[in-house]
Amino acid sequence: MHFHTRAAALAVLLPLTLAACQQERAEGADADETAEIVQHAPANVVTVTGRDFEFDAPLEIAPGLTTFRFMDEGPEPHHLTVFRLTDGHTMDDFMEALRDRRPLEGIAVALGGPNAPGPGGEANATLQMESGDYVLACFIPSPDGVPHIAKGMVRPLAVRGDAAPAQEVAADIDITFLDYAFNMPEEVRAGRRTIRVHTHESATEAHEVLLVRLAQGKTVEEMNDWIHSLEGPPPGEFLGGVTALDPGQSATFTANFLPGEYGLLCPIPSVKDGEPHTDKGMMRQFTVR
Ligand SMILES: [Cu+2]
Repeated sequence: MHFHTRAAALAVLLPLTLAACQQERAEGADADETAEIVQHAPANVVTVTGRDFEFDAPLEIAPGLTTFRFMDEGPEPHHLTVFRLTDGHTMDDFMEALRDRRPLEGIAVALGGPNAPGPGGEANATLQMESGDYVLACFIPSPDGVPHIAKGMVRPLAVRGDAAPAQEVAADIDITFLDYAFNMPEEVRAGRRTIRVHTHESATEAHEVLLVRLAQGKTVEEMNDWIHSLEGPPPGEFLGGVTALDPGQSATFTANFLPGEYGLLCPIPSVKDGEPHTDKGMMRQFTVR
């Protein structure tokens, strides 16, 4: 995942002020959903708040299965990407590599995290956290094109303690990220669902998923066009998903599906040619019944 190319593509996500989103969420409809997340996954729960331009998060947590609850307090849209530092590297090494536009291979592994819920919204992702040193970052850029990580939305996280046994989250839906496609079941039933996402070992770059509920009569292509043009109201609502996941990595998230049309998008620009993965096939519409 290259900093500059990713930033370029994520620039298009910026004006997701998502008025519609905010209205729905202002009613506090998520209180019950949160209780259910905890019930579903016997995970540690870590709450992270993002706002212009900082994260509120603990500096140290225990190892084990961890549900990150991410609240976007806005006003700009934010997300949370969790990186594990490898081979004794530090957050300074990580930032230096990004500044120099060097690949993060050998420095950090992208483990995903809650993707953008839109300002005022909440998203979640559950990851297996081992002891070690981590970096939390938001790559979404401001209207000036500068990604939030360069404005202060980066924070170290230490995971310390006795190794916890690996736990599997029971998932209802499996989505595999390939170069360049989403593999998923044909049928998705309405209800609160746990989705396991996995970047296949054969993938040559990191992928992400943004889950959107499409407005009546709108298509995922229209949503992708809107992301690039930002003209008029968005043709749907952003429901989180999972941020960049390196090949071989997996994570789960939960979402509440109502009957209707939904879309998956991976707008990460390719490290090969800068073209967004959506244009290479990582865009998919499906019906929830
Ligand atoms: Cu992708």
